[in-house]
Amino acid sequence: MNDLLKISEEVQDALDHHLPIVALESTIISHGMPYPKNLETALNCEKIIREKGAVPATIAIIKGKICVGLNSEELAYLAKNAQDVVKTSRRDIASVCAKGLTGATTVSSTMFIASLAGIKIFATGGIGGVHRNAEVSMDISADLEELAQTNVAVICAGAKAILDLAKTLEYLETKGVPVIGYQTDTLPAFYTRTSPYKVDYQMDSPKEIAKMLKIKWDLGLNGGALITNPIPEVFSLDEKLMNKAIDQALEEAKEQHIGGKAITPYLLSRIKDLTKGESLASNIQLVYHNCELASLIAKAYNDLNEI
Ligand code: PSU
Ligand code: MN
Repeated sequence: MNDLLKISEEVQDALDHHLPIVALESTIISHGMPYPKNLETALNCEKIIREKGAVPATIAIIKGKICVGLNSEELAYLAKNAQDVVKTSRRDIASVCAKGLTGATTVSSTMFIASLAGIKIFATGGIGGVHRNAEVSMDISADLEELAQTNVAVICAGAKAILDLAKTLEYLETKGVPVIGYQTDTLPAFYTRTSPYKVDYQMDSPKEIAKMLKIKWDLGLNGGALITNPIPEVFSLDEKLMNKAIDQALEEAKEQHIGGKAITPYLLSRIKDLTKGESLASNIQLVYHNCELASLIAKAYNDLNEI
């Protein structure tokens, strides 16, 4: 195991000294955003987390090694060479390692690896979920099963309307995953602050969220939690405009028979083009916002465990 898992010096030091740590995924870098904005975003996420008093741990598989904490060359490689980087969810981890490949981790594999390293808090943009038309395609993201079993809290801006939000919430309920709204009682839908759906509980402080997480895991209620953080008002996008872009992207994906693991990256990229880049700018800002909240939760969670 030791020669498979490579923890950076900074992250190892944080683990040794019980400092707050925030995990970050890398699929968002390689397959979620275009270069060079992806690299800029990845570096800024780490900067924001440090400014908020936590330690960032970006996760990826580099040449077959599971890396927790990346250096700037590794981040740049992931950002520039998407075509050579495998989108790695839970099922891909062992094969990518065995073949010595480089893989960008999704929410599912990032959660798994964070947990392996002893990290409990993870910030990202949006999670995968139950796709629209899943009753026919059976396309349900591995992110949901990971949330069902791995003890990591995922701070996100809700799920995108490319998914079936109602079915995604039902799935999370079945699997016993708490869905918390940070200072809201409504499920945010990524680009917009609201959706027609309610979260299970509204929580208004990082401390309250940390307390819930500690109680959950102390009780042995295994699995993750979804902490949804609405995009800041100034960066939120018009719902009608977004839905139009999403519907068109879905239609095009269908015409081109795009499916499997390629569908989410395809939709993200088409939506960006159809909104002339506006969705990308919002996407970046909501990720920063989630990094801030995740840092505060990581600190509050640490404080509880120091007592
Ligand atoms: N949603 C986004 N941006 C992303 C992803 C989802 O708004 O970058 C990525 C995440 O890494 C997520 C993955 O875990 O896509 C889900 O892919 P799939 O739908 O194939 O499970
Ligand atoms: Mn899928």
